[in-house]
Amino acid sequence: MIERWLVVRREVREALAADTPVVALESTLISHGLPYPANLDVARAAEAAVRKGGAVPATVAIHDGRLMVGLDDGDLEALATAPEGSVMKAARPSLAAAVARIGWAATTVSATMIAAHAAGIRVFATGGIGGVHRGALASAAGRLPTFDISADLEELARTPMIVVCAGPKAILDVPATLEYLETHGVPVVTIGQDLLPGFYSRSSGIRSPLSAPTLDHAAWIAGVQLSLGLGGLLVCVPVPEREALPDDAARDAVERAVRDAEDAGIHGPALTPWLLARIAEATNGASVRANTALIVNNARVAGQLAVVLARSSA
Ligand code: PSU
Ligand code: MN
Repeated sequence: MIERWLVVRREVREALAADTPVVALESTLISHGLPYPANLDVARAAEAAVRKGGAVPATVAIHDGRLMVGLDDGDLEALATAPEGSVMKAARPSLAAAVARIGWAATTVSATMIAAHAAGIRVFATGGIGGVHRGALASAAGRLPTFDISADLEELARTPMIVVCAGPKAILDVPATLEYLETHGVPVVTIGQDLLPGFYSRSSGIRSPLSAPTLDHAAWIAGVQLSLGLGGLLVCVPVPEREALPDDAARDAVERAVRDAEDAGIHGPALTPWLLARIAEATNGASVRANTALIVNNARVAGQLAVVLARSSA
C-alpha cells in the first residue's frame, strides 16, 4: 500500500483530520522549473499564498524512500539549492524508482497528485501542467511523431483532484492537449474569462471548454465533479496582468526554444526543463517573473477554492 511510503507532515495531518482545507504544491518547479533563488522564493511565497487563502500548504517531494506530503523550510531550501542533476524528476512512471532510491526527487503534477490524493488532499496548485508536446502527433518536416505526451494528462483523468494551473504552456500543442483531456474525460474550467489562459500571457486565443464567472462557481463545479467520482478537474487562472508577457514576445521565445530543442535533439523528461531555461534566457528573465507570479497567484486561488469546497461539503 502507498501508505507505507507516505510521510504526512504533522500540521497537514492535523488539518486533514479537522477538515481544515489543505492545498498540495508540487516540487518539480522548484528543482527543474526555475533557477535559484527564484525557485526558493516562489516555493515559500506559494506556501504563504495558500495560507493567505485560508488553507494549509503541503509541498510534496520524495526524500530517502519517503513520499513526503508537507515540507519544512529546510526541505524547501535543500530542494532549491541541490546541485544540478542530483534531484530526480518523478512522475507516475518514475515514481517507484524515485522512492526506491536515496536522495531527493521532485514530484511533477502526476506524482504530486498520487501522493496528495493518498494523503486525502483534494486541491492542488501548480504553474503549468505537462501536455501533448509539439510534434508528438503530427510530424514536423522530415521528423517522425515523438508521442511525447505528459503522464500529467492521464493522471488528471484517473485521480479525483482539483488542479489549479495557468493553462497549458505554449511550449505544448495546446489544442491537442485540450482534445486529449476531453477524450479522457477531464473538465477544463477557466475562471473569469471565456478564453483559455496562455500561461505567460492572459489568453491562448483558444476558447476554454468551460468557464466559470467566479471562483465560487468554479468551486461548485469542482465539488460536484469530486462527488460524482469522475476523476480530476483542471482549473485555469490567467497570469496576473502586471507580470503577463506580451503575446508576441512569449510566442517568439517559445517558438525559438522549441526549434532549438529539436535541433539539439532534446527529448523525454529533460525537454520541459530545457525549454523553460531557454525561454528564460531569451526573455531576459521576464518569463521567470511571469512564471513566479502565476504560481503564487494559483496557490492563492487554490487556497480560496479549498476553503469554499470545505465549506460546501461540511
Ligand atoms: N510546466 C511549467 N513548469 C514546470 C512544469 C511544467 O511551466 O515546472 C513541470 C511540472 O512539474 C509538470 C512537468 O508536471 O513539468 C511535466 O513534465 P513532462 O512534460 O516531462 O511530463
Ligand atoms: Mn514527456
